[in-house]
Amino acid sequence: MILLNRFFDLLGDYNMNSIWKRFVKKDASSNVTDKIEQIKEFEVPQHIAIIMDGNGRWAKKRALPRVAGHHEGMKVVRKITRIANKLDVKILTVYAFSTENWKRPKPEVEYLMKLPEEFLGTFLPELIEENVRVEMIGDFSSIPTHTQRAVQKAMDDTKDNDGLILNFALNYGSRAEILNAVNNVLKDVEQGNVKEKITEDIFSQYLMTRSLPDPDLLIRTSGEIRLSNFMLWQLAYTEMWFTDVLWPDFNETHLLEAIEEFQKRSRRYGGV
Ligand code: V0D
Repeated sequence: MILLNRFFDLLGDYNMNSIWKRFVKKDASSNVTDKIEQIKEFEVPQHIAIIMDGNGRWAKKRALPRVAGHHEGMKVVRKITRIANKLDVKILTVYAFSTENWKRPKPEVEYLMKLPEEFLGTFLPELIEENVRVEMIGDFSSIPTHTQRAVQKAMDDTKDNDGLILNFALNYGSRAEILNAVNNVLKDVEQGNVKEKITEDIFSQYLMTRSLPDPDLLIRTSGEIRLSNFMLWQLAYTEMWFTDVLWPDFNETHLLEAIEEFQKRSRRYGGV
């Protein structure tokens, strides 16, 4: 009798853990939670950089104005930040606006320049709550003052946070960044502040990414397979993952897929 009870106990456990999971569809969020735990057993990229492409195309497919795609893309930034934080990623760099993007129609540029305010108006309290530090790379001085104010406030309000760094590349271009670094090196040499030969480590300190480690993983959405003047120096050894998924359709599962692929690749830095 005791043996029979034990048998049914075990059957009960089996029911709970296995049969339930196999025949009753688990909700998507618990699958994601399982996957996060699975991924955290291996090396998680410290620094992930993302070129968030395909917002315009996403809108066009739906006969919506391009700005609707940008707005949807903004919400995805929040979603991906949240999961990157859960994964213990240290830095998430997102390419929000390139120096080339000024060539777009004026109303679109004006709309884009309002997105930081809207994003932070909605999400800054959450970012603070989650210990996220907001940072920015790019030419800060030539974006509209209302945009500057919003971004500056976010950086100030989160400066003491020591969790995930959410680093916005805004009005950023890599060649300009490198040239600016070269000119500052020249200035420091002329003024006698630098006397030694310039090494990679010294030069890195002149880039906008300064103290940040180089990205371990670059993601570009929307099927384009190029760097488009993004972090050319910093991406020298970075693993790259390209997907046809448009940025507004990018979700947790895609990020986890990219990280799994990263974990599969052997990273040999050109060695044996
Ligand atoms: C449009 C997809 C968040 C890419 C994402 C000014 C293009 C949505 C920000 C943002 C943009 C920037 C700084 C900050 C807080 C939020 C953002 C721009 C575009 C260009 F401190 N999304 N986002 N900025 N898009």
